[in-house]
Amino acid sequence: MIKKATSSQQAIELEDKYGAHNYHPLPVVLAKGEGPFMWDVEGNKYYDFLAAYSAVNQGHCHPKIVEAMCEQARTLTLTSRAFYNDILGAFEKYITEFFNYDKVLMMNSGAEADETALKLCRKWAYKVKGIPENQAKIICCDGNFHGRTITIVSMSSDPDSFGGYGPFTPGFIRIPYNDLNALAEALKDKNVAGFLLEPIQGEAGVYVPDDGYLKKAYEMCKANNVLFIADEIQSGIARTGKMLACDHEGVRPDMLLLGKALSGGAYPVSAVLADDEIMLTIKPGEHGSTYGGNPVACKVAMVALEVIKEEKLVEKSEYLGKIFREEMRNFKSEMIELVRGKGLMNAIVIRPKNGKTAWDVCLKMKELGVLAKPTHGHIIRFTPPLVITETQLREAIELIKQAILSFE
Ligand code: IF1
Repeated sequence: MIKKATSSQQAIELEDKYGAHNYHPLPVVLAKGEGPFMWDVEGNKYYDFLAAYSAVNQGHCHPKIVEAMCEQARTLTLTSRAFYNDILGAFEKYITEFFNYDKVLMMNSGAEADETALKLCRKWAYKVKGIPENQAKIICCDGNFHGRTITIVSMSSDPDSFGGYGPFTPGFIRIPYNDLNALAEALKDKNVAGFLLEPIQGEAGVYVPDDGYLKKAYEMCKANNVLFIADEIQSGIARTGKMLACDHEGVRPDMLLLGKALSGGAYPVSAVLADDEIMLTIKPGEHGSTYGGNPVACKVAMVALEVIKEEKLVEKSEYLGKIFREEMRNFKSEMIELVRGKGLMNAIVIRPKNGKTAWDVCLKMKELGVLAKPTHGHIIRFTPPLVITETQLREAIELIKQAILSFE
């Protein structure tokens, strides 16, 4: 039986001594989560304004999701795809009807969904579009984040993501995000098979493209017989005030990538949805994963999606997001350069003051009971669980303002 850490300090020391140093966490050690809240080892309570990078949209330890996970875990956890089981097909029907696609391919992590989409795109290129074998190219964007595998970081423009991991996978054309002229130029290459993008760039600091960008980019792809591949792993599942960020512009991606909140933070589940022309290019034995589409994953994901609808989290995200941006835009502080986002996917660009940075603001917020973390040094992402109430949101906003004012 693993003995849990009995103090935050002990937990940090254990991780430092026995764990890889591939993260630099905020100095807080969580021990319990419920709804929009987490508690540290010492019992201090926090508003969670990261929601595990938008994986906990339904709130921590949602009772319906946890119950479904436990019930399935006591029944049948894993068969592998060597055999059928009584859950996968039922879930595949549920999720393809939920998002209106012919088929789904279930994986585990978001990166695996992106890798699967890249493989499907290449298969489609050779078997349907007729691009010469091994010549397919996929357009991606500066500032992208699609995961951490070597092929995915081969697309990255961030040295922290790709540095020291060469040689890189060929076949990618990277263009500036939110730049239709650059896309038009890249589409002139007849070996282009797909355009992979985040409808709102998360890691880049909640970079919302101009109105109309997604729609126009989609149309340009269709005009050139190129697949529009939307990575909604962070922006999807009610996070931006619509079920999918693409819904803000009425765009139906040729391939839809989901992860994170697909399981409400309870279990690694990801999915690629597409119609038959794309999905059936992969034949038996040509792709897979031990845990992909396992019974627990499917049961958890089904309930996680039901919760989104039952608790009207799309509408809540839209309504509460407007309150957050209005409050923070009306709050006058030299440290706030700009506030941007959609729904409850927001970020504040911090202007350093007296040597104090976004990191210092996050440390102060922690002291006051709000947890968030900077990205790219000066941008703080604010993505609370969508189950937060208006009263709770307003209370947290006051604490965020207090934290910033403490440096004025
Ligand atoms: C880390 C970032 C966010 C994602 C999109 C695919 C994936 C992610 C749009 C891969 C994952 C996570 C990964 C995590 C921190 C977090 C993150 F800071 F890394 F970039 F959210 F912005 N597509 N994002 O955002 O999904 O394989 O992780 O399940 O690696 O530090 P995954």
